[in-house]
Amino acid sequence: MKLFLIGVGMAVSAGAFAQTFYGPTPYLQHSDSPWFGMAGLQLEDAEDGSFDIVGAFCDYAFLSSSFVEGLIDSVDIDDGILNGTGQQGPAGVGDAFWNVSSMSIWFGINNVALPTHAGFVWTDGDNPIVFEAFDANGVSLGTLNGQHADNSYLGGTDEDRFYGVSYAGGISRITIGNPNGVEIDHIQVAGAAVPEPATMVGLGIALGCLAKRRRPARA
Ligand SMILES: [Ca+2]
Ligand SMILES: [Ca+2]
Ligand SMILES: [Ca+2]
Ligand SMILES: [Ca+2]
Repeated sequence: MKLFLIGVGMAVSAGAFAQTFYGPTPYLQHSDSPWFGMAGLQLEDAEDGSFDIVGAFCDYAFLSSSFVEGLIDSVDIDDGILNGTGQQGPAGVGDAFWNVSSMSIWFGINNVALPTHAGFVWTDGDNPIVFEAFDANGVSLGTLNGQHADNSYLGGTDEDRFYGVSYAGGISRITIGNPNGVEIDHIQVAGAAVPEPATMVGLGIALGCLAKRRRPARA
């Protein structure tokens, strides 16, 4: 009986929210983000040399500044000027995050609420490119596919693209992959997910008859 009720809760959860994917869209500066100006938005541009989104973990292997200058692929504006590169401007040389083949960002670290909006900018790698997002239960919300790499690792920004997802039920992970190295920048996170109906129904079961009272209202 208990298993049956939990199953009902998950079915409600699956139909309760709708995910929206964003991208891949050209991105040279923060105002190119679909969420630019959103209240409470956190932006990590890697320029301070650490990943500081609250409640999140990024499995990058190196900062791009670990490489020789010509191989850094920051978002264009981070060197202080829109000029087709993130490496040569009045603010100096930009920075980004790098790993082999794929990179993920996990949310909900230290019990921080899962975000409802999460995305970043792919800045370098090879085709084909795949972005994927996951809900609070680790179930895939879907994928985006890209073919915009410029076949150069020398910091060009015309190829850079934003990938993101919004989902009111909460996003537990976003990931991007492509052959060889992959580089991302301008990670953006906003919103705090409400508890999923599946969790609320499960809580009702634990407390006794509460779930029975809620089910007709949710049907
Ligand atoms: Ca940067
Ligand atoms: Ca620039
Ligand atoms: Ca690039
Ligand atoms: Ca490139």
